[in-house]
Amino acid sequence: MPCDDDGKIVDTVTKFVAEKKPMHFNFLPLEPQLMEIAYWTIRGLGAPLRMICEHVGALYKPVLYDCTKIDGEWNKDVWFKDAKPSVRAKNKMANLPYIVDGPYVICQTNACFTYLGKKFKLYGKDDHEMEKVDQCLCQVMDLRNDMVSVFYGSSDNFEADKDDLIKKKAPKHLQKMENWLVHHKTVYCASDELSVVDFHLWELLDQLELFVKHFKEKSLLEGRPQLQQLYANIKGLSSLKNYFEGDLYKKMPVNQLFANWQ
Ligand SMILES: N[C@@H](CCC(=O)N[C@@H](CS)C(=O)NCC(=O)O)C(=O)O
Repeated sequence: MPCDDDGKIVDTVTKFVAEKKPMHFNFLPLEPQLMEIAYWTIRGLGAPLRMICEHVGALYKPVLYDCTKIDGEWNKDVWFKDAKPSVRAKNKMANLPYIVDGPYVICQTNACFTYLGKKFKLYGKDDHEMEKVDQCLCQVMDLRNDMVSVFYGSSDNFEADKDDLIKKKAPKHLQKMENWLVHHKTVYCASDELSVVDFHLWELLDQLELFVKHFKEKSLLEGRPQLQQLYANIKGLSSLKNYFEGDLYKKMPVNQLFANWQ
């Protein structure tokens, strides 16, 4: 057991809970430095990571890999051939998105959210809230996976898959999130304060809003007042005004140009 200077046993966990201090790790760089948030030149999984950096005013650079059409074929060499080997030299799990922060290279989207959450204190204020962030990150990723399987799925089945997403799959996920917010009586996923998962949830809500509008279906926020509130609050954040008015949001497609819907 850890002891203090007088040899008295210190229960660090209880102390943390009593003081309601988040257990942020100490390995993060102390000096502000330029972080890289890397992804394809689309919103996809990159957008919510960029939004978090914009929200906290982080010193960061969006690194964007362009998938281009060469001789009628979609070409991803700019990542797979030119850049991935050097990222893999630093992290064997090299993938998109990734974050570079000084000596650290972090891959896997949820790990990237966790990293930014801990770094910028957007990861709940105690263990209980952190568990809520973790659960919601996984639940939101489930929704995302159902969405991309339609966006990038077989174009032959798109009509049926699209209807299934709008009428069944997305409402099921969204209702879970609505029920979660009602049950916990919180504005956001972990509390009445923002945490990293709210940005991912917002991005998917926004993508779904655009998707249903495109196909002249009704908003999936209808009848879900908690989600409506969360969506409106984040859209109205003054910290994100420049982001919403800038190219990262306005010009960037949600999906790759070869997807069933961009
Ligand atoms: N489980 C991974 C999946 C990452 C993934 O599938 N990335 C796609 C874009 S959404 C990609 O193109 N990765 C590039 C690669 O495989 O190197 C995560 O959550 O980050």
